[in-house]
Amino acid sequence: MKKCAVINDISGFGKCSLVAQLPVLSALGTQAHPAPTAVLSNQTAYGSYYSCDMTSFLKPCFEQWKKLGAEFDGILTGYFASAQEVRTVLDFFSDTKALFVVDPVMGDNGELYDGFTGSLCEEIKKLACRADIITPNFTELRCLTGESNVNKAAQIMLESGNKAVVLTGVEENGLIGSRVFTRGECKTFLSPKRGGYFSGTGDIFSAVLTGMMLRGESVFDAARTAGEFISNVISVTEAENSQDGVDFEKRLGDLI
Ligand code: PXL
Repeated sequence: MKKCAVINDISGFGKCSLVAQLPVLSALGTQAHPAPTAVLSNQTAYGSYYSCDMTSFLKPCFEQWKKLGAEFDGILTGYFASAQEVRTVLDFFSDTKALFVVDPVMGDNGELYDGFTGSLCEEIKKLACRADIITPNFTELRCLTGESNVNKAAQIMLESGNKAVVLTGVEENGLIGSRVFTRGECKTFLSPKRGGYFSGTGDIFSAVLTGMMLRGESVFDAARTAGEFISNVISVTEAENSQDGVDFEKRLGDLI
């Protein structure tokens, strides 16, 4: 089986990050190996939360993985609690041949999240340049490149070394999805938009994309499947509050 290191936070409520990504990767037939960057009582959109930063855990965890001789086919990163955590990932995976997928979690809707300034953003930029595939939203792509024109911004990232830039949150004519830029091609995949913000959809998207690519699918087919999966899980979600996340559990069978 393919092995994927999954580096992200774990939140008790809000069905996001590792809570959503591990079952998705398992359903896709990938062995998922989590390293939590933070442990939270619940995701931050609830307004109040208790969070434990895992910066001091990450390096010894990776050193222990090294002792075990762990090797990965894929690496998927998401939320980071500190610049040091990002540096630890860059160091540990400096010469990996694994498929490296980075969701450069920094902000949304034109604003950076609290605490995403200075060295943390700088390190995330370095990590994003090291990735094979990145899955930014518009806000994050602009922060990574300083460029507001998405075509130019995607080209900057491709020239920095990305094999594909998968821009998320692309909306056209009541449809929503992603636009995949590679050096030779650009394709857009849209599905019906069902409601607004739901916790964890970005994390589920990056996990489906990574799992599909580890199965040997192209980044285009993987992005199409990830978008359709998100649209389908939103359509069966009963949650009254969008911060509770989506009922992805009901559709995991679609990925098997
Ligand atoms: O991707 C959603 C998410 C994940 N992790 C944490 C969050 C959120 C959304 O707000 O706060 C900690």
